[in-house]
Amino acid sequence: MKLIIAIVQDDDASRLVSTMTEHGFRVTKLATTGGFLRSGNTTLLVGVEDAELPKAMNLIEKTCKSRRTVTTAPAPVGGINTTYAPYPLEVTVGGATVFVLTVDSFVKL
Ligand code: 2BA
Repeated sequence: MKLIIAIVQDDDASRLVSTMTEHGFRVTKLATTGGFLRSGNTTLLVGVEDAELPKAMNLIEKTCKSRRTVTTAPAPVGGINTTYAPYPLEVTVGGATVFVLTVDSFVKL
């Protein structure tokens, strides 16, 4: 068995949960925050049998889109008395960041 940890954008999360459950996968949805942008994203936990892993990965890939977003990053300005001022930085986020872990044991008590 595998545990998929998929970090996706909030805009894709609801559709992905619906699609995964319609295809028989069990999903846990967590509200999370990206360390770089400091903005909300969604992390899904999906336990799957090994044979179902390609199907689950395919659904994630088809549902999650990459998007460009602008954030601000501090940049040094000035000479001797250097200070830091925010400047716009464009980054591409997603489609999905996916970790696949092998599950040692799966028990429902
Ligand atoms: P964030 O950390 O908020 O990162 C959002 C996007 O900002 C990233 O998109 C990437 O394009 C950019 N970015 C992140 N760190 C950067 C840096 N040091 N310099 C320049 N640009 C940077 P994604 O790579 O698609 O990541 C989306 C979200 O997935 C991340 O949100 C984070 O929550 C998670 N993530 C990505 N890689 C991870 C990893 N190795 N471990 C844990 N979480 C990860």
